[in-house]
Amino acid sequence: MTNQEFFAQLWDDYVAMTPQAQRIHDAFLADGETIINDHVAFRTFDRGPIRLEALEPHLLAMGYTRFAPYEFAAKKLRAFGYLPPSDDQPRVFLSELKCDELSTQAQASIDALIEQIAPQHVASPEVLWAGRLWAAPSFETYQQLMAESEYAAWLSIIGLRANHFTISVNRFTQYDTLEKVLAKVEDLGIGINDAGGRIKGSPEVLLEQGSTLADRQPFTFAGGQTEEIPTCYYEFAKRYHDDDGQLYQGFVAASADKIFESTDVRGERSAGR
Ligand code: OOG
Ligand code: NI
Repeated sequence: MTNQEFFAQLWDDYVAMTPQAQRIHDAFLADGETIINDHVAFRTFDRGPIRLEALEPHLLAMGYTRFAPYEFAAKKLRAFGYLPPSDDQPRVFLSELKCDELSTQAQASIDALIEQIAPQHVASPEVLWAGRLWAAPSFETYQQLMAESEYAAWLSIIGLRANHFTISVNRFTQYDTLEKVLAKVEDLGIGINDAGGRIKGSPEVLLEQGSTLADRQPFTFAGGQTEEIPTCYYEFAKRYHDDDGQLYQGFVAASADKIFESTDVRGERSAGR
């Protein structure tokens, strides 16, 4: 599988979960813009065959290199940024939940999911859009995880797939600022994550970012209860050059901390939807 095929399949899985992304993508294309991905992001548990260290070899085999580590103490997450083998390919942001920092009850719930993973499912890069590698948890388990970690609850029902794609605003001509991009997205009737402000970061930190509020889909929990849950979101990023004229390649932890909240059900409420 070429990297191009990898990202094409990752995109197909993502838009099936996130129809808003296809709409946004098509709307910018219709306005004559070229869409290049700044980065894609994945979430995982730091347990068993899907921990970051076990997934990373798939990225390295595609020619990606580890760039910088990030820590999110309050959210109990760690992450790495990865650089692509060529600059027409997206960077990758891969985070994992530090399960040891959750209650023993939550850890037991997560381990019960991890135990169901068949090792052959993690051997190929397709694992990165395999979705849930375990049976649907109960709504009670989901809520129990939600009380401790929105990330854990999300991951327990969504599984492994692109959590978001990110449009490179640098490649846009007409919509050349984050504000213009976000206004266009809102014109399509799609909500913006305003945790930490609509635009996170600044030219001073060499990265500006904004994102939608995650799409929603009905999900059937174990036992048959169906609830509407947040799926995945779309992000927009504009990078700046440093004093040496180099385009910034990293992420910004303070901004990322708020971008994570794009899948937060509470975010939906504060945005008045
Ligand atoms: C990742 C959030 C961080 C960024 O660009 O800073 C991020 C996530 O929601 O899993 O994507
Ligand atoms: Ni991102």
